[in-house]
Amino acid sequence: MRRTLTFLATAIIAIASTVVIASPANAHGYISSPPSRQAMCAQGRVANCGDIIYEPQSVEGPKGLRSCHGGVGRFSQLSDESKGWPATSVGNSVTFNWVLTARHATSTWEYYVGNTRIAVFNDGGRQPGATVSHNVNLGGRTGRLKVLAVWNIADTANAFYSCVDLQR
Ligand SMILES: [Cu+2]
Repeated sequence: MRRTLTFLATAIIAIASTVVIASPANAHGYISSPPSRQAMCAQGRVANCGDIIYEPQSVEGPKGLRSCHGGVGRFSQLSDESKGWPATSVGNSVTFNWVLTARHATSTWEYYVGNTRIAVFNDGGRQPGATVSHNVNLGGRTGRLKVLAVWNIADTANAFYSCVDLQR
């Protein structure tokens, strides 16, 4: 009996610690509006997105990438330009809203169109709130635009990536 109890206790601890270790996978951030590609997938507005529908906040990869899926293989659909991503109509000035499920200390937030960085916000290592908004000027660009937003974490080598399709 005692041995059975010990086994059960060990099993429960093992299961509990797995849950604790697994939870950081749910704890990061993404752009909710205008809807990013991962938001479009999570909301069911784009079909056949794969795993990203369960964790739109988890597009985490090394800093310095310029890809919508942050180099994460199981999220590669986010970089598939043939998926017909809906583009949100905007003016020249756009407010991008992030939802952060973990408020990581932040170095910078960057916004790119192609290889041109159109905006950068420096948080100097501060911890952001649970939501963050940035007003970005599109610089008079018109037509269909793909904005890549990058959240650079201050105390790790990683960043979070979020692409937003716009029509201007
Ligand atoms: Cu995180």
